[in-house]
Amino acid sequence: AHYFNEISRTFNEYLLIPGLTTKDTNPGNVSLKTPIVKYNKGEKSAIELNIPFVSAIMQSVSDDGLAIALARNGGLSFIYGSQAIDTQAEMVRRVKKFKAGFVVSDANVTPEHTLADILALKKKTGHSTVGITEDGSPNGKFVGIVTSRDYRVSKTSLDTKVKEFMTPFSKMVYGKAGITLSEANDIIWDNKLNCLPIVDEDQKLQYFVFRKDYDDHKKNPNELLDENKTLMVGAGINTRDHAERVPALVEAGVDILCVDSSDGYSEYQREAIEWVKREYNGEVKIGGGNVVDKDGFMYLVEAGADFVKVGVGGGSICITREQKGIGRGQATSIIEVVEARNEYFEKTGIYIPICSDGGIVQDYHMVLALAMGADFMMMGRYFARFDESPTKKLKVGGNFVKEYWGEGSARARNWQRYDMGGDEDSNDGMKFEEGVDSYVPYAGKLKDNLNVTLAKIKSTMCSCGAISIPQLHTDAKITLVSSTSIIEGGAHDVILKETSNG
Ligand code: MZP
Repeated sequence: AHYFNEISRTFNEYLLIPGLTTKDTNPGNVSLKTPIVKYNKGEKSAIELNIPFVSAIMQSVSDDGLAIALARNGGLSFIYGSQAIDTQAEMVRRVKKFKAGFVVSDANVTPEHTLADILALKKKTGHSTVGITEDGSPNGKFVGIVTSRDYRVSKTSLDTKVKEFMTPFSKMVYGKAGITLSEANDIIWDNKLNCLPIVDEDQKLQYFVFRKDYDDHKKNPNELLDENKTLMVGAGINTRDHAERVPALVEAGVDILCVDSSDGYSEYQREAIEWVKREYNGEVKIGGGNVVDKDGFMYLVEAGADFVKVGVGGGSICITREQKGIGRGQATSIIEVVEARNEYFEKTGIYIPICSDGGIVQDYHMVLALAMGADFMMMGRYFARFDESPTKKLKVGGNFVKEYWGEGSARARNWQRYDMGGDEDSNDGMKFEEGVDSYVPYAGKLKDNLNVTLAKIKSTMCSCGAISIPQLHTDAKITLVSSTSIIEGGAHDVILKETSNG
């Protein structure tokens, strides 16, 4: 046997040492932009995310609802593959139909409604914009919109903004459905509008074309509307039915694929990645995984993977280590794979983004994963807690929880993810479970939680003296911690008041 010299360690065993924080190193200047597909030195990755988060390829996490919410906040979901091909493709299609910056409102609001009414309605429907029609019906004459923070309008200035928006629309400028974006641009520009309502032949409101950056009137709207892209979405595939599944997903408009496997260091995975690359002349982006060492990483890179996903056995619902004795501490896995990635980059000039998957418990673990060299991270438990995840919200023992089950649990029956080949007859069932069916504490809206997490990440990065992820990769100083120093890190030697227990 081969013995690794390093102990297999988790994120919890490390801390970050402060670097120099300059006046420029402040949270407002931190960019969390990150590449997710391979690129050549000096070039840009074809897909970048504004925040380094993707949601797990799991039934209890990534459906179209979560995918829309996460993409609108700068991340990306991989729609779960443990479902029929047509339903998965339909979820992808629904995300792609959702236009970033376009909001269709069917709210029954008239000009007589008060601002408070409209705000309450916005909250109830979750719409970032509410359209107002003369008679309150969706078919009624359009007179204005109320928009909110999502479009960079703070709550306090909402009243002013309503007036501002109402003024241009009192001119009743409409775009007709079917016009091109550049025609819409011209109308917006000529009429000095902030946004243009598009109506169909019956004057029914279809959607708005927004000047994204409407505060900056000096900018050319053509530039601003180039930005009006569809939301991005990924999808998980397996190595059994990829020849049928991938074409359906590509047809639905998927932006990126990922082979979903608990153990990606396999010939099946190599063949699936090679097949996708061959079939689409390298144009369809696909990540591979999961692996935990250099050998696995290099194998998938040579197969053509656009990114490599790292982690075995660290997921919160995962019992693979208990069931099979297979796995490795997430921090050690990342550290070794990043070393291999950096060597490969030095040698070839090709940068392979690394996704850290599982093992994130505290928000600072996210910064550790990035500091250790990961480019983005996949999370299941984190997202499962939010309103937007697909599972039921329940009250258990007086507390609200959401359901969260592993893909290796009997409930998900995702045998393809744990498939070791052979024995075709057993494919309709799993002989043993590698995941559990559980609850996670309900945490509310994705956006609210994400804002807190991102604030923490940015603040930690500033402590490290870094305002970008690449800078964090090179400049972070990381130390191992002893078990007694972990105790020192929490509140200790004080008598906590009940309220501070949370
Ligand atoms: P976490 O964010 O909940 O800690 O971990 C999510 C990750 O756990 C997923 O992205 C996936 O790699 C892994 N996973 C999903 N299902 C199982 C299982 O049933 C699992 N064992 O390990």
